[in-house]
Amino acid sequence: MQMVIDDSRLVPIRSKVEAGERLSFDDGIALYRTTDILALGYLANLVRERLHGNVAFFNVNRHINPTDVCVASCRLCAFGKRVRDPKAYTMSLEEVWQRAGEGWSEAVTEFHIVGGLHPELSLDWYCEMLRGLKQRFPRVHLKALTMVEIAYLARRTRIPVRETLERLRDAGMDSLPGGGAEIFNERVRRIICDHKIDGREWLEAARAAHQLGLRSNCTMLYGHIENEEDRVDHLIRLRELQDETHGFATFIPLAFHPDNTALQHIPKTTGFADIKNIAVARLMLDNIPHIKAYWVMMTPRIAQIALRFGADDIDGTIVEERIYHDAGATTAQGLRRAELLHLIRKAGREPVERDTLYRPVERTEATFTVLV
Ligand code: V47
Repeated sequence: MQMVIDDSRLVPIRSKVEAGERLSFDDGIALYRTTDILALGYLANLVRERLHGNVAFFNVNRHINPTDVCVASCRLCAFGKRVRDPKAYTMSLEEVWQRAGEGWSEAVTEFHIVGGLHPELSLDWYCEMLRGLKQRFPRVHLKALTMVEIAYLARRTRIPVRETLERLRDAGMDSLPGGGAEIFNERVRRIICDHKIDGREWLEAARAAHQLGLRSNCTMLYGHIENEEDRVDHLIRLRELQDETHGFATFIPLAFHPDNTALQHIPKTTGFADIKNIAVARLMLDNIPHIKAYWVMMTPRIAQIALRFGADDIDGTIVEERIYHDAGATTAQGLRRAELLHLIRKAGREPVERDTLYRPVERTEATFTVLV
């Protein structure tokens, strides 16, 4: 039985999707403009099930944010603090290592490590942090530092981006998270994060990482001042780099959270927009294997629905989330493994615990209860 498509602009897109053809810029715009969310979901789900069948991935991870000191003061952000702000914090190396071991007794397979652009922490400090984590938790994957942090460290230390990445990799960095991409369009970027590297530099850092054999994720921040053209342009720029490097594992659309930011007059995104961004991403990013419905940002309820609208991953246990909670997120700071299993099963999907590189994790009694 064929899906009934109410929006006639989606009919030629259906033919392309069914034939496995690449969608164009104009197709992307049509997908963003439609309100026929069921047709959009049908098409995205077709691609999602072609790639992953009925499986939905999650992982057991822990977020660590070593510092919230940041020289950038992006309007979009509620997390970063000035160096002299009495509320700012920077962990000592010992604190980072100790924090990594705290939390639930479910053995984590990944530390997700990001922070602000600290004007004093050296490349050696970051290398020492990674080495110390590897020493203490040799089986845990270190997904550390965004392209923005890498580019900032490289500029400050006057070491080329490639060499900065090499040193961090040699100290234990296994891959990079996808943050900091925001929206590549320069006009928008100047308003929401004018002190950050530009889109071209973000993509160059990702290219350098991929060329060194490091995989990374990628993101897009939506729901602020960007328009549909900016979003489609962003997705296509990611798709073009992926054609070249094949280094992106996962794309994560990130809904702007306005509370406590300089853009707090902007209304929060709607469930409709959140679902739509998942579906459009699945359809446009034909060469990026995974689309993540980040439950902290979407809420577990919407993330669960997203598993039927193009997403195949809902992220992990996280334990202690800060960036979204500083910007008004009302979700939990972490979820238990059993809660993630429940969400996925109730969506009629088959949960698969993965490591960062999407290899299935086999759990034995011992790996449920110890951390290393
Ligand atoms: O880089 C900051 C964004 C990112 C706000 O790679 C905001 O697996 C919304 O990148 N409202 C951090 N977004 C989160 C991130 C991420 C999350 C989960 C998984 C992965 C992954 C990556 O959050 C930042 C920025 O783009 N951000 N402030 C805000 N007020």
